[in-house]
Amino acid sequence: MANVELYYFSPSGPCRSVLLTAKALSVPLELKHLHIWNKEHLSPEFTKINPDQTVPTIKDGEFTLWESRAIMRYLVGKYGGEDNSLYPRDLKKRAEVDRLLDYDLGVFYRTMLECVWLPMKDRTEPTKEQEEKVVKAFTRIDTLVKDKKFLTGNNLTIADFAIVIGFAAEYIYPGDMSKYPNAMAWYKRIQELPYYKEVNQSYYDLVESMKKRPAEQS
Ligand SMILES: N[C@@H](CCC(=O)N[C@@H](CS)C(=O)NCC(=O)O)C(=O)O
Repeated sequence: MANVELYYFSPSGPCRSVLLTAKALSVPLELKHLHIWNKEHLSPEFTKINPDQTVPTIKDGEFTLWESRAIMRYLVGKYGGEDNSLYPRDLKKRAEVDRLLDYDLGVFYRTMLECVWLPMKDRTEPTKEQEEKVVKAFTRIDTLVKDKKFLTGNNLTIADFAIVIGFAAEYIYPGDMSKYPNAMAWYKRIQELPYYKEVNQSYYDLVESMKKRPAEQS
């Protein structure tokens, strides 16, 4: 099997959800790191591959794909065998995974990005409205995993891989995460996956370095 090329930026959330999926499926990757802060994704070479100039992007032979959730679905479909519980064939089970992927794209990831990550990065206080959005999003996850191991049931799916990336904003969130015990237990379960740390370390390292930066660099 030829390696799938993955253009990525290691701390990027969407890139890490694709990496988690590839690891879970043991898909061999040829990693092509693009430092987006140095604008490497704006090069003419990469723009030819992905005119939207975003990572993650994969090349599987002649086939090119971007948008992390589409990539995750594709990798399971192509490399996951007949019926892989990461993205089940059963119409209703699959619809639940799709619903959560859509919720993540439209609401959850955006909430964590805009209401937790950006205030930390810009060293601004989140507004009351932003704070309410975060509480609502964490509460949503807490309710979802109340009686289950993972977001849609007892099997891990790509919805867990997408949502855990935004959930990792808890690392910088100044609020009280003990209010979400079910969600924290779910998060711990995913962190215990043998490949979680390797894939996500760059994010935690980035956060640590941002916390230490002098005020004028914010
Ligand atoms: N919805 C896209 C988002 C991709 C995205 O915006 N990636 C960021 C890195 S986290 C990026 O490439 N930013 C570069 C830019 O927008 O210029 C996905 O899930 O793949």
